[in-house]
Amino acid sequence: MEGLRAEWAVKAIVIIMIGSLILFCCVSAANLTVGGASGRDLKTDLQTWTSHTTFHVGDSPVFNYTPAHDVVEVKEEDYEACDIQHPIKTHNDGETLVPLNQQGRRFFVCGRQGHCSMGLKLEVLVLPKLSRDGGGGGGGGTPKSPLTSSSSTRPGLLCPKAVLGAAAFLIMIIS
Ligand SMILES: [Cu+2]
Repeated sequence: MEGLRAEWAVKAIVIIMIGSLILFCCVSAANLTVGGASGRDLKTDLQTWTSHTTFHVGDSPVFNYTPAHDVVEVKEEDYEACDIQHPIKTHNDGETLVPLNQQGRRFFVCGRQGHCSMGLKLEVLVLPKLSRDGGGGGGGGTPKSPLTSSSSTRPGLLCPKAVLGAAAFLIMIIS
């Protein structure tokens, strides 16, 4: 009897820990899927794609794309010209997470023939780090930039891998 109880206590603690981990993961940094839930495709969201997006240091835009596409980070002049002869970095794994570690502007295009000129290109403006300590405390703090709302955390896009892993782990320990 005692043993059974202890076992449940451990399970409860683990569940709480995982729960807070997921929560932390979701609010601490925004991993925003570029192009929205539909991902990145020529047929979908072309309009949203040809755009300028605002992020903050610590955010990580996620590019989801089919093998018909890739993601090439380029310099500004190459971005304007859709020139991928001098890539900074090329990604083609279908799900590319790009951590934004410093302020500034970064430029991404699709490297496949004609796609960039058709609009698969994205300029990312990286703003200073946001303090997302979203808890207790109460008011005050530094005033947030008016741009904040445009790229603030979106619960719908929370780190799917973490959630999936946690769910699998939960099932494992509960059963
Ligand atoms: Cu493409």
